[in-house]
Amino acid sequence: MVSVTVDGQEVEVEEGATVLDAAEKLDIDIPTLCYLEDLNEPGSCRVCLVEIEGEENYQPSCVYNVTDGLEVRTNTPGVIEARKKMIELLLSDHPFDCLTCAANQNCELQSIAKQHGIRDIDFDGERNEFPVDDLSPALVREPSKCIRCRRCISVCSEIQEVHIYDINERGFDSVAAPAFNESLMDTPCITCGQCIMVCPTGALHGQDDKQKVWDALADDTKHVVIQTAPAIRVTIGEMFGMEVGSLVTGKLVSALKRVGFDRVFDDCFGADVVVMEEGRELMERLESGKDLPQFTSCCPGWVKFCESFYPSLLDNLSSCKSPQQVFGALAKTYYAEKAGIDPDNIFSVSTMPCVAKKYEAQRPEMDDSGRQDVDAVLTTRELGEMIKQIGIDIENLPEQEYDEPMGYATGAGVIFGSTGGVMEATLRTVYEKLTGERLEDFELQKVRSQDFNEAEVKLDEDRSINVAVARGTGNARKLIHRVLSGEADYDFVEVMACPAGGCVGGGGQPIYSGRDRWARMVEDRVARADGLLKSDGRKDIKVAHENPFVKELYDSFLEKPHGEKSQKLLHTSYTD
Ligand code: HC1
Ligand code: SF4
Repeated sequence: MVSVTVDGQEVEVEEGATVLDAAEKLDIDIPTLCYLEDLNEPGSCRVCLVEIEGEENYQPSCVYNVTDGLEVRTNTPGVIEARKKMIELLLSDHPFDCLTCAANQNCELQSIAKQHGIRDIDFDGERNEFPVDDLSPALVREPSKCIRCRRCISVCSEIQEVHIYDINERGFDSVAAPAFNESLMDTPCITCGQCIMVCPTGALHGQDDKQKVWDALADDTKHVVIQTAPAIRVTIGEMFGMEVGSLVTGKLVSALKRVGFDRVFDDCFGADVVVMEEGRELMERLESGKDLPQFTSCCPGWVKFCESFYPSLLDNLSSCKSPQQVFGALAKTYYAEKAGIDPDNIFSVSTMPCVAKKYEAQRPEMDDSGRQDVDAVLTTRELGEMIKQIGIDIENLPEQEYDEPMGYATGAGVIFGSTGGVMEATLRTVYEKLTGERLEDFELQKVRSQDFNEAEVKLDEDRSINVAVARGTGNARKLIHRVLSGEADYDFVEVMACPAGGCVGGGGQPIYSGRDRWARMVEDRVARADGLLKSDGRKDIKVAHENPFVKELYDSFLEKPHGEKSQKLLHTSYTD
């Protein structure tokens, strides 16, 4: 331990700690901008300057390591003026469109400028103007708003191991961007949106589909249906100041009815159907021994990752579409027929915790109903904004039930929304089909709590199913290398692209602000996943094959899982 004095107060900190750590221990708040706890290598913005006894220049506290006896001052007039100048320099090369910016009121540059009372900027020089890249159906890049904090580089390279960004050019022209400033569309970006979650400004944000949905709602010729992803029910409350992980299913349904949707359905019904299809596929593969392990395919970020980096595994991906797309194809066929509505007049919306779902809905093969199966995808953020726009506070609404016939889901469908859930939901059905007994006490909790984990499910004396789960594509790489090297021999593998617990930590979720935002998101996955487990616990039926509405779907329309009709409507193939 070493002893340091900050603003006259002495504190003991570990050797190797920074001045920022020492100040934090004393509850002295030094403002930071580029630094993100547990994620990036800071030191680029130099907003956290402090005065160090014996040093000629002010030093960035986030990278200055303490030594015994060090004396630091964080709040002298000189230090405060120096910080203001650093902020002014950043502002002098920043577009002033705050009122219409996607990050308005949730921008760390805006907040820090306000905190420092900046009204005028002394530097009136050249300003970089980079073109906006909005070609991706999921993400928008506005490089002129980049402050070169490197957070997107860290999350994309070190956590996701996709390596899309680096700092291009030098000095004044430098910017975090794909190589050769290509559009994200021309890179292997998997559209996971994790870079959006850490960007301190509006330089990275999701595509905005709210107006498309408002237009459909205003069109009397359209019958507008919405499906809600599992994770939305445990995160939309956060947009209204509710506690993290609050389960608000009934209030969410109420809010959507007030927004004006003609039918409010549950994507978890689609997840139950996926269990039937993907479970049947798994049983067929276990029987034939071909194309094992079977990998889940409901996460479009993971599918894109597999297509781009591991094309040799494409036959191992389940051919079943995701719950979003299964639901979309059924809404414009099964539901249209049952309700007597021309499918061309159905406008199908989904609300997802994810931006990759926007990309998935627009994949050209997602049109097996004869037209685009899902017309618009709203993230949790966009949905929260729409609800607020009509002056509703979700917390004060009464609870309402989903509509029939695609609104009832079992506990299996609900747990899809957090890591290990797709695996557990599928195994609940597969185990029962193969043994005639209920899968009790399947301990996937440990799988949920770790980055990547494995388990053995014993069917009887001679048979077992070896499973593994990974969250985040960086962890998926490690798992895949074990499979490809022959080190591991799995039958069934779940991958979710988002590292903070799968969909509950998706790139479309509410965005926090501040240097603990990444750490908070990782931590909050537990409360969000607990909300889904609570919902599972409240369900009378916990296995997909006992969902009466799913049974009715097969009896009256699809005939059988993985049969001819479901193969045409609900399955797909992948491209490298
Ligand atoms: Fe997901 Fe899924 S669980 S992918 O995480 O399989 O986004 O919530 O909707 O489609 O059901 C997301 C969540 C979601 C699909 C389901
Ligand atoms: Fe990287 Fe994901 Fe951002 Fe694409 S969306 S650039 S893969 S972090």
